[in-house]
Amino acid sequence: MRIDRIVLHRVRLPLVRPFRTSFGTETARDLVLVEAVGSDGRSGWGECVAMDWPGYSPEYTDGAIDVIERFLLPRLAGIDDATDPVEIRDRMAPVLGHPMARAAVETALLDLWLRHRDQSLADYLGAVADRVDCGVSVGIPTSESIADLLDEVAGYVAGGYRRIKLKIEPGWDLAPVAAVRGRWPTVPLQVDANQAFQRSDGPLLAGLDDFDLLLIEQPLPEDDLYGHVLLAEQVRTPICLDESILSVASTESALSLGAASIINIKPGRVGGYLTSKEIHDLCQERGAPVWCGGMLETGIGRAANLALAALPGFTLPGDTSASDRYYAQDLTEPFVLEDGRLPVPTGPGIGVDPIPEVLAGVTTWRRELALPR
Ligand code: NPG
Repeated sequence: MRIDRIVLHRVRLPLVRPFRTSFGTETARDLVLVEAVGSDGRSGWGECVAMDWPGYSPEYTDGAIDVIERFLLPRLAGIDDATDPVEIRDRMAPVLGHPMARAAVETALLDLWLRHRDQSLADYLGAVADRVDCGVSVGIPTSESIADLLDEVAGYVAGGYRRIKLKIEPGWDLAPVAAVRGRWPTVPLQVDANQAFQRSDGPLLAGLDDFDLLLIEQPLPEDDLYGHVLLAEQVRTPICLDESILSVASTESALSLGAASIINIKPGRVGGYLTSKEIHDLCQERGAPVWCGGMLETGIGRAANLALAALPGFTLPGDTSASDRYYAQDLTEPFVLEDGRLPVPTGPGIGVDPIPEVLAGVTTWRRELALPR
């Protein structure tokens, strides 16, 4: 069977509430979906998690579209539905950087390949669970009011989330954490700084040790592994890395140097689910817990993340929240929290499809591309 065409769908979905982090405020998700259409008319889907501006990482949606069209698809000449996903990854590997663009193309083709084999992504990756524990990431309130933060967290705790993650930045650090810990003395709690602190902030961040946190995520800039080593010597709370983790090699460096003891795996950031599994396997060998990060995915990306999060090394709840935490209307059938967990899709491939009318309603741009023969 041939791969008939690749369709890029750019969509814009309003968020149910603004999401403020140390690098900016998102009010809507503007992203590109990759659809791989087989000659039998079936489709595989991949969500490109790049944001519309380079605030979290250097990638952004327009850039991802450009690199997919001009550099990634031309490398896939002659592939068909029998081409192993590992070969697809390896063919795109000479294009440096742009892991989110590569991951989206790889996932669409992997999804189609699995659908033709009637195998779920969870099964292919080696999942051992049929549901996964879910956490939720709580932004900095745009009001900067601790009362508003407590209200938002109260809703999530009542909804059953199994872990709360608070976004922090200089000036929004110990006080909000103290307030949440004071009100919920036993809820599993962690913080995420998205690179906002400096090496000299060790004593300040050591103040977080009083709040029994699971981890401090990415306190320092992504290229400062040594800074994280120094920080890990000053704080008792485990350091977890997100933005610094781009590959198996950077994971091994971080663990071996002592820059981190816990790893956030985001498939987009590392170039796809195959590499995510390899990072998971390395962390398991090293005894380092991992959890699945989130990029405000629609149901398409969420479905695939749930398959990954069902692997045995994912021992901490991830940022795999229910659809209604993000969107009034998700692109797929909504993911609904049940007792703080989401079910791992069991259908072939990622196990979900966009709802055609919903997709049509949020599509702002669409382009059909042929794969070179
Ligand atoms: O639940 O998907 C989610 C959001 C989790 O906090 C979250 N994501 O830094 O990890 C992050 C942050 C993020 C979101 C980063 C969107 C970039 C874009």
